[in-house]
Amino acid sequence: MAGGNRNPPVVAVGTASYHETVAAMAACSAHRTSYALEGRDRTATGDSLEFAHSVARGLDDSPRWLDCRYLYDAAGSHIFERICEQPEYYLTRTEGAILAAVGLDIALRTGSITLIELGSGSSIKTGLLLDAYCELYGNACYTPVDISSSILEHAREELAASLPDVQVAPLNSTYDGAFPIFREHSPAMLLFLGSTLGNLNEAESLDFWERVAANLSSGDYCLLGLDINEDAATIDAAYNDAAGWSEAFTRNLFARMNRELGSAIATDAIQHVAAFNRECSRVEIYARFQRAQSIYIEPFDRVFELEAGEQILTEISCKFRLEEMVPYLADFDFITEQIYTDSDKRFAVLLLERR
Ligand code: AVI
Repeated sequence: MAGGNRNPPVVAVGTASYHETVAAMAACSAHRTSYALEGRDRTATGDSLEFAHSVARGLDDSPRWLDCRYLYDAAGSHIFERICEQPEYYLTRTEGAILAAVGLDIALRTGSITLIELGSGSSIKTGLLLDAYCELYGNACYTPVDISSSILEHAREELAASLPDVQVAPLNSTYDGAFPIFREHSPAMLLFLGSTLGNLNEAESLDFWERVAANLSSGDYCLLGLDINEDAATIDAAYNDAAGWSEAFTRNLFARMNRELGSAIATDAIQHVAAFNRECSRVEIYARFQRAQSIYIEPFDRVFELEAGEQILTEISCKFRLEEMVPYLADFDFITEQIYTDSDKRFAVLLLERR
């Protein structure tokens, strides 16, 4: 154990700013039509063979699984944006409210630095933070990293219009391609928001933090957004929204297999099954096949036979305990300097300093 600050100060954000931020974010989303229509392709490898290999590996396994990275083709990314807007999906708006309320405090603590954001997407929430840096220092440097060039361009245009003092240097890349630039941009703060960490399994998380720690310089910062909700009812609701976007998200993965791998799956027979597993502190999302189904993988001319009622794991979404995360991050030489939460303790934003 590397030690570190085991009892960092926790700041709970009041609810007044929360409502203001919800309104501000709703106003922002009204300008997103072109991006939403175009959609976002986070994987965008254009490499169906890589997809086919991954699918075959998961379907060969027992129990069967699919890599959640492939949920985000253009259609899936559009659906995910809709999930974020649903009243049940508390993550996006709660994190936005926290950032709006504590942006200035964060900017004061870090000083004037470059912000690098992994999986930046529309950069809407980050705008709240960049605004604080501009207010304090007159300008800000921002490198959004995303696999989709179109979404980066759109975010750059939006920021140029709303925050002209932000110098935006986008990087069209996977996370892997971004690690080498951390050092060039030091002093920097890495943003990893939205509780995206929760979609990584234990081994992936370990690998991620080893790389982040190896590439950030001493004195650099990381701003980490984590879902810390413990209430099973609100968690279950967030992943089973009444409007049906969560189900559409799961089904789209199989529609993508039909489009790219010629899989011939009857997607209307797929039931979206998502429930909080308290013991593992994670939501597990499955596609349940209500009828027997043959899944064809055209590039390999292979067929997988599924029985009626069989389930495939499509995603996990871990929920975090701060008392476990602080020492976990200390093992990678990150000191938790400050923790910001909402008053309902559903979401936390951690300001970490690389030792
Ligand atoms: C991107 N990620 C943090 C989302 C989550 O909450 O785990 C993905 C998601 N899957 C279904 N709904 C949302």
